[in-house]
Amino acid sequence: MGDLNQKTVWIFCRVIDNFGDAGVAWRLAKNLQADLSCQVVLLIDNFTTLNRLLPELNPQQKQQNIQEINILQWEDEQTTKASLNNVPQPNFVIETFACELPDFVKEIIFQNKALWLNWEYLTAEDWAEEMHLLPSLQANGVNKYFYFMGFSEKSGGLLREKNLLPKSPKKVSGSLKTYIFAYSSTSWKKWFDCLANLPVNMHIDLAGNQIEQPKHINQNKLLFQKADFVSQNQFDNLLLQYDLLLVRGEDSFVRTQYTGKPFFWHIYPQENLAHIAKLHAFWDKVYAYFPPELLSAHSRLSDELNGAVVLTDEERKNNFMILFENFDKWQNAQQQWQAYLFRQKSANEKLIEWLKEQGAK
Ligand code: TRH
Repeated sequence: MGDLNQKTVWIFCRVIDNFGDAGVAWRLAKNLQADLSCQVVLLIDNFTTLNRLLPELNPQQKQQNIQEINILQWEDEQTTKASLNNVPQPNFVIETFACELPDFVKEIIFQNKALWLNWEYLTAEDWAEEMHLLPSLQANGVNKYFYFMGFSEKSGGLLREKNLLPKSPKKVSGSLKTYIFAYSSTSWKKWFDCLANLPVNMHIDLAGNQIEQPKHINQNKLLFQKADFVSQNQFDNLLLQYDLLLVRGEDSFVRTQYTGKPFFWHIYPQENLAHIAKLHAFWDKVYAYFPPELLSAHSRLSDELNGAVVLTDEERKNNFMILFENFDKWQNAQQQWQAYLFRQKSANEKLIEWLKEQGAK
């Protein structure tokens, strides 16, 4: 396969909703470019969403080079074909989240004998480890491989920049600085009412537009503010300013784990509570580092936030009190998890190793 830095990767992304599709595709593009110094071409159908994460992007211009990545608007077949004529042919093609490639791209893959990967949603479930990098023969006669990121050695790992280093959280002083970037849910009102009645002062910054700032709460106890949306490059530093993080989705959830801070995960909700198995598979891994009393308090609240149970007011209050009274231990557990993640190879490293192996075959 020759030098990987002479190669070209095409990454395709369709934005379904929110920021996660664009967020993961952009982070993947940046990491491959940084680690391989190869040509990365990102085709994305929604420049407005990518622009929120990447303010340098001009939403009106259909083709531009930013941070050494060639970004193209993925449009109708004819326009996309024309813009792809201006970039080198691919050695690797990554379709993110089964975004289904146009037939002419499949033909290009076939002609170029390009390696073809589907980049899957992140899950800690065992089946994903089993499926990681399995091939599936497609109608164009080419194998498509399924890349499953994950949290164990056996999985595809997590995207992580080479220069990212683990930081230790500071001891909390004064109000508990809390960041919430989550989905709308009936739990929030109950949680804010509960927190307002605990002997803990909180300064809560609300990001995104899905959670209303409660009007009825005593602002001396819980001080609410809107958090500005920052670029993806600044997002890690933003998270580091807080003591407690309540985050959603996929990429924000991973970045939160790198901070080593106490957190809750508001998982992307699916029909028939299908997300609960995914939620539990993740926390089962992290709870290995939690002392038993914290484990039980955290898991009850996490289940309530994600719609698996409804707690009584008393139970909710008691569980929060256990977490707050043992905040150092909670921090410590998350730091151990952070260290575990940093000991592993990143998804970008693992992907590059695999690409090299494929070349050797
Ligand atoms: O926005 P999300 O909820 O996105 C997704 C999508 O809904 C997707 O369809 C779903 O499958 C997935 O969740 C699980 O959450 P996520 O994945 O965390 O993406 C948010 C991105 O926005 C992430 O890259 C971080 C970035 N971000 C910033 O750069 N600055 C900010 O200020 C904020 C709040 C987020």
